[in-house]
This record gives sequence, structure tokens and C-alpha cells, in this order.
Amino acid sequence: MSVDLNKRLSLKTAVLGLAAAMTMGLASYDVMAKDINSRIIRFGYGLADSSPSGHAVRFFAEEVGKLSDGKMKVKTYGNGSLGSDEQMQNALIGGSQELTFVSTAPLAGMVKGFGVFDLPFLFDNEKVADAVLDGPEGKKLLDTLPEQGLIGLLYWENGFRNITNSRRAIAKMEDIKGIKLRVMQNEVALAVFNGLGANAIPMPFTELFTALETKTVDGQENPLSTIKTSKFYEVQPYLTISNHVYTPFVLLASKRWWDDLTADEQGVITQAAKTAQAYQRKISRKADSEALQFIKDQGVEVSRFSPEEKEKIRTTLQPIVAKLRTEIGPDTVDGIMKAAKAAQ
Ligand code: TK8
Repeated sequence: MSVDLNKRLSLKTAVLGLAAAMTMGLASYDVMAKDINSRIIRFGYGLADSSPSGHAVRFFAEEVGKLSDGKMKVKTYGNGSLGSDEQMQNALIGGSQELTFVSTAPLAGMVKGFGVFDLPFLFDNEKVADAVLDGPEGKKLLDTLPEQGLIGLLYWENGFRNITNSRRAIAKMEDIKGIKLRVMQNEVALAVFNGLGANAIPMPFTELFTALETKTVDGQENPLSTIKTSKFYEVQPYLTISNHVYTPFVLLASKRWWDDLTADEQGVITQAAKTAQAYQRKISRKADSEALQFIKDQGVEVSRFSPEEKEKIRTTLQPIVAKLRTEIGPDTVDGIMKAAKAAQ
């Protein structure tokens, strides 16, 4: 083979190579140009694998895979198998776990402001919740997390909470009296339910099913989809549609880990979190609306707080809410309430 022919052949290879790169499309070409390393990412969460949020975590994992050309692998651990919300928060701070979503309630142990979401009847509907959380007031709270060793990526949805118990139908405020009710672990939830006459017992979600089954507690409150997928209906014959609180989830990353990522890797996580947020909210709402029929079909007796009953609860709790406002932080409480009003 002459030298000339060799040159021509290598030129041809180069042209073919370029054409191939162009037909591969912009997306994958971009990924190849990006500064992305192979990484294993542990994503733990408390809810059941079958919960809508469990589906969303797997959707998120796929997105991360796609955006990183398979280099960043998210391993998912549901059912509280890596620990309770609080334990996972701490694991993220320590750097032994990378991602989780937790309810805002246990975050209030670190940043008091997150306790605002445990005040009753703060949001009228999901549209208001989205607007407040995705707006400047929601962001202000997320911005407090880095100094705690956490990155608050954005909000997902836990949802509107409803009460279940094994003692009796709760249709009126007075019916709550004396019920041993498990609440999420913070001062606000505790004060609110004790204020309504319950015997409120803070406890991590991971211990809840057993506590209900053994009657260590009589009842609990969570969104309908959780009452379904965590099988609470098996040991809780009474359900009250109360929608007393809307709990957001915060998608959290370990700051230690985050600071070690390249800008492109952070971009992959941020983008996937955002895409998964829309998906998570959509399927969470669908699951919640379908869960009620399922729960009824299991023989659970369903009651509902009337608007008058809700008003009574509001009035009863007024002095307690006023006190909690000071404890949570008046700026946070007023800011969130103002934003909720504006979003109505
Ligand atoms: C799941 C919890 C749970 C929450 C609770 O880890 O504790 O009752 O509603 O969903 O965050």
C-alpha cells in the first residue's frame, strides 16, 4: 500500500467518524462532552416500594441514567430499609448516603421554620401548595439547609393527611379526645394534636405499622395513598377524611457528596429532580384519589370532617397556633400564609 493511499484512507475514516458523531444526535454528543464520572448513588426513602413516590424514585433513577449516559447509577432503597427520615438525614450529613426524600416535619428538628407545614389548614389545595413551595417562600426554607450539611433540591409531594384509628369513628373534634395518636416528630404536630385532646405520641414512620398492630398507639394520620400502600387499613378500621395538613417532601442530597460532584454531574441530578417532580406530583395525586375506594372496599368505615367541624378546630387551635407562630418564626409563618393567600 502506498503512503498516498494510507493518507486517503485515514481521511475517509475521519470523515465517516464525524458523520457518525453527527447522526448520534446532539443529546448523546453532549453527554460525551460532559465531565461525568462513574458513580453509585444511594437513594433511600421511608415509604413502600409500591407507593407513588417509590415509582417516582425509580423514574428519577432512570432519568439520571439517561442524562449521564449510564455513568451515574442510582440504587434505590425503599420501605425505610436505610432507616427513618431522621436517620437518613443524618446519614446524608455524614456522607454515608447520597439522596433521600423526607417529610418536612423531621427537618424542623434542625430548622424550626419547616414546622410551619404542620400547622393545620395552611393550604386549601395542591395548586396552592405547589405555588408556595416552588415560589420564593419555599426556596427560602431550602436555602437554610446547606449550613446543616444538606442540599434541598426541591419539593416533592407527601400530601394531604387524614386520620385513621382502631378505637372509634372520628367525625367530630370531640371524638379525638383520648385517642393515642402517633404524630410526626416535631413540637408543632405534638402541640396541635394535644390541643385537640389527643394523646399525641411522636414516633418515626418506620415503627408505625407495628405500633398500630400491637395497639401501642390507636391511630395515625397520613395521605390516603400511604394508608393504602403501607397497609394501615389492615389494622385501622376507621378513617376520617380531615385533610388537616399538607406535608411536603424535600428531595435532599448530602452536601459532602454534592460538593464533590462536577458541575455537569450536579446538572444531571438537578435536571432529573425537576423532571421527576412533575411526574411524582402527578402520580401521587392520581394514587391518592384512587386510594379512597380501595380503602372503603377493605371494609374501613369512612367519616368526614364537615366545614363547620373544621371551623371549630381552627377556632380551638387559634391560641396554640399563635404561640407556635412565635416558636416557628413569625417571618416564616406570615410569609408562607401570605403566599398561600396570594396563590388562592
Ligand atoms: C416517610 C415519612 C411519612 C410521613 C410520616 O418516610 O412520617 O408519617 O408522612 O411519609 O416521611
